[in-house]
Amino acid sequence: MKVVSTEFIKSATLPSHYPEEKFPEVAFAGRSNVGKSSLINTLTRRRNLARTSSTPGCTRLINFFTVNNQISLVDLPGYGYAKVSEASRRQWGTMIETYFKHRQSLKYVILILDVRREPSEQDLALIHWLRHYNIIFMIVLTKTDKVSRNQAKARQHQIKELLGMDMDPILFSARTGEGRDVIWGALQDLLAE
Ligand SMILES: Nc1nc2c(ncn2[C@@H]2O[C@H](COP(=O)(O)OP(=O)(O)OP(=O)(O)O)[C@@H](O)[C@H]2O)c(=O)[nH]1
Ligand SMILES: [Mg+2]
Repeated sequence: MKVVSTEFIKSATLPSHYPEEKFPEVAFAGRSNVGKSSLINTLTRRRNLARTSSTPGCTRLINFFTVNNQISLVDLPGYGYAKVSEASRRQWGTMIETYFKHRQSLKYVILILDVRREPSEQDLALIHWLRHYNIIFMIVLTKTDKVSRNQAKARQHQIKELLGMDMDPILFSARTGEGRDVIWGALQDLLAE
């Protein structure tokens, strides 16, 4: 997809603060620091559209963006950051679950995993939950610039089997831009259905 315009709409926690449901929406989920915000920046070719940081726990609110006045992208706060208190962990869970359950315009979730790591308990719990609620998702394995080609390919195969996916997980790197066009292609196919 050729990105002509991108816009930050707003940040929200509660459904009453979400923006109007104008476009089909794609949400980006995954553990803290995995690279969700960086992926959105790569897709939109905007370096600082979504705020990123080397410190986990950077994105704390649900951030809504639109591309080409056509599609809505949502940057979710990450999970699994050890330094977070039990109370904020619960708060995160409620915020995300509420979003997934009530957002009518949500079409897809892109679940981002680090190509170097095994899926965590929380990754698996989220997948279980998405399946339970019939929310379609695809897997992106990010930070491929950190591993060899063979390692990336092996992991792609392993994760596909482990998670019982129909589609190959997409190999991606915000550093090299690998996978950007594949992700847009997949999104366009899905949204055209
Ligand atoms: N080498 C490499 N580093 C990456 C890549 N993607 C993200 N990073 C780095 O990983 C760190 C975290 O990136 P973010 O995009 O802020 O991660 P996030 O998932 O949004 O994190 P939270 O908002 O805390 O949940 C930053 O230092 C990024 O520069 C990638 O593809 N390759
Ligand atoms: Mg973030």
